[in-house]
Amino acid sequence: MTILKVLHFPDERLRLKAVPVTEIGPEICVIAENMLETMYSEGGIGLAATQVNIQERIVVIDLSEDKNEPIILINPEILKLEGKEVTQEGCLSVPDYFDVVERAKNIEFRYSTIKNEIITKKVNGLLAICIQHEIDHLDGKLFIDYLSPLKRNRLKKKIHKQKIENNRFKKSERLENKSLNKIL
Ligand code: GNR
Ligand code: NI
Repeated sequence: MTILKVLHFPDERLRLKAVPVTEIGPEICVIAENMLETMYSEGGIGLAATQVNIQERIVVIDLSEDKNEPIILINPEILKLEGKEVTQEGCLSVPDYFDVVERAKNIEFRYSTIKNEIITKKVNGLLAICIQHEIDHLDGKLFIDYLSPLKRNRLKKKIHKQKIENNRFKKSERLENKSLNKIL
């Protein structure tokens, strides 16, 4: 199994639209297993293939406390949205940022299992929120797209500042290594 690299905003590849899986075979199983391992290692409750640079409609979720109830959704589709709920969300592709998002409270959705069965379910609560968040990823959408322009700008500035800070650090590290090389 392999831990995959999770793309971070503002990576443009997070904006790509994933295509439906046409054949559920061993390759898809391997992708789903690697996605689960990646999600567990990053401490997330869900992960969409788009986040690991795979443009296919695959989602993994595990809401259990002991992280032993993996759910694999192939080609998940929302059939019905009902009610509204505002909850705090986070995203592995937008590290260290959390904010409230309004979504449907109850959803009806359909997906294929890894065994190629088509299942239709009605769910609510965190699972409903998570499924909406993950299907958004498959369509190139992020939860921060729902923020007010003011909040989005603040977030963009924060990320820009962080990037500059990181580069400065990397540069000073390089310089340190250089002078160490001279001494040794
Ligand atoms: O780990 C995650 N937590 C979370 C919390 C509230 C609403 C959605 C999520 S999904 C997120 C993992 C992730 O980025 N999935 O795409
Ligand atoms: Ni996410």
